[in-house]
Amino acid sequence: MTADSTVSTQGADYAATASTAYQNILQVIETVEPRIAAATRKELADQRESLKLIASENYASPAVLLTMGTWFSDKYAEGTVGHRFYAACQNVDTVEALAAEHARELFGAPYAYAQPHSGIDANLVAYWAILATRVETPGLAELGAKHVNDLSEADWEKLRAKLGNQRLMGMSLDTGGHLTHGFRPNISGKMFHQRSYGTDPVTGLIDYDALAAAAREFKPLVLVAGYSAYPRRVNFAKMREIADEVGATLMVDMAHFAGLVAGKVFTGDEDPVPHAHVTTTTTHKSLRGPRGGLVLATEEYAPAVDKGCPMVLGGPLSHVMAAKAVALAEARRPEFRSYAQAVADNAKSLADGFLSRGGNLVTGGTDNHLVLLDVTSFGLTGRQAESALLDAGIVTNRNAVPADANGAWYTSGIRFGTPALTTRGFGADDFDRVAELVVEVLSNTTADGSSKAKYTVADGVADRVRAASGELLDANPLYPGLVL
Ligand code: DSN
Repeated sequence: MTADSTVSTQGADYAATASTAYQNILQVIETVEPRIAAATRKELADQRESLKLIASENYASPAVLLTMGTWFSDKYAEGTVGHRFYAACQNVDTVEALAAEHARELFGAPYAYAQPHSGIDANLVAYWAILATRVETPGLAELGAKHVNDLSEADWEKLRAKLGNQRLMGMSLDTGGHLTHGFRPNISGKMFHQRSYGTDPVTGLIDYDALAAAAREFKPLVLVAGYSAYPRRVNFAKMREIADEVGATLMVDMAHFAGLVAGKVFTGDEDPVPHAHVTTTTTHKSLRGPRGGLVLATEEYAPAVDKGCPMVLGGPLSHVMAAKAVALAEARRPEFRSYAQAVADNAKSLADGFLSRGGNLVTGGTDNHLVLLDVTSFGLTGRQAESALLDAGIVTNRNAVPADANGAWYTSGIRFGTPALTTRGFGADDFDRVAELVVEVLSNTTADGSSKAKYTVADGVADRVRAASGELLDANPLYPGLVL
C-alpha cells in the first residue's frame, strides 16, 4: 500500500509547483551565501539516499516546509491571541487561532496552545501550568493576594519554596521515559522531587499495579505518562484512575505517538487526550509537521497554559505556528488515517522481521511505531551497532534497554521507527527487507574488545547493503517529482 506521502497523493502539478518554488528559493539564497544553498541541496540528496529509521523523525510536506519560509518570522507577538505585548499582531492572531482550532478539532481537546518551540518547551509550559493551577493560585488565595506582585518579600519566599517542593513521577529513562520527565540533567529534575516507575523485568511491560502502589506511597503532584522508547501502547484510562486516586494531575507526553492518536490508531483507553488533564506533543515526529510543540488541556488548566509566553517561552515563532496549522490541516484528512495505520502495521512487520531472524526485542515486539532491538545478542554495544548501520546507509539511533549494562552513552539497544519511511511509501514487505538488511550488517560486525565504540564490518557488507537499500529507496522516492 502506498501511504499518503502528501506530494505523491497531491499529484504531478503539486510536485511541479513545489519544484519551481524550491528552485527559486535556492536561487535567492545563492545570491547571498551559496554554501548554504549547496548544503540545503546536499541534505535532500543525503536524505533521499538513506534508510531513515530514527523513530522521532519524518518528512514534512512541501506545503508545511514552505510555510515556514515567510515574513511571519519577522514579527514579535509575545502574549496570546487577542492579548499581545506588541502592536500589529492581527495576522499572527489569525495564524495562532487557526493552528489551535485544527489541534482542538483533530484531537478532540477543549483547548490547544500552539506556541511551544519544541517538545521540551511544551513540557515546561505544562509543568508551570500545573504548578500555577495547583500550587500558585491556591497559595496566593491562602496569603490573601491576587497577584504575585502583591506579596511581601517574606510571603513570596514562602510561595517559592512551596512551588519548588513538589513531586513528579514519570517513566524511568532506561525503560523508555524522557529526560524531561523529571531527570536531574534536565530542568524538570531540578524543579521537582522525582521518582520513576519502570516496567516488569520479565515482560518489559508497564505493571499498572506496581505503578499504582508506588504512586500511593510517593503521592506525586504530577503523574507523567508517555515515552520516547517504549514499544507498546499505554492504557491512559488506568493512568488517570491512578492519578485520581493519589490526587495527581495526569500529564501525557505524546510527542512520539501523536500521529497515531491523530490517525485514530490509538482510540478509547489508548487515546490520551480524553483522559489527561494536560497533553503535550511535538509536531514533527509521527504527526509529520514542522519542528515544534503543542499543549492540549482541559478548561481547568487552559488559563495557565495560555500564559506560556512569556512565562517560560520566548516570543512565538509565528512562521512555525503557520506551518503547524498547515500540518494539522493535513492530519485531519482521511489519508492521514491510512498513513497512521500503515506506520503501526509497518512497525509490526519490522519487529516480526527481526524476530524471525533471531533478533531479541525489548517487550518481544511492538504495537506502536517503534521497535527496540537489544544488540548484545550480536556481541555489540548500541554505539557500535549504530555506527556499523550508518556505514551501510541505515540511519538509526542507539538507545538504552531496561537495566542497561552499557549505560546511557554506549547503550545496548538500537531504536527503529517507521514514520519516515512509511511517508516515503514503504509497505510491510519493504520493512521485512529492512529487517533483513539490518541483521545482515549486525551479524557481520565484530566488536573491537578495546573499546565500546570500535568495531569492524566484514568486507563488502556495507556496499552490498547500500545497494540493496538503494533499490528500496528508488522504488519509494522521497518528494517524488521534486527536482532542484
Ligand atoms: N529527540 C527525541 C527522540 O528522539 O525521541 C526526544 O527528545
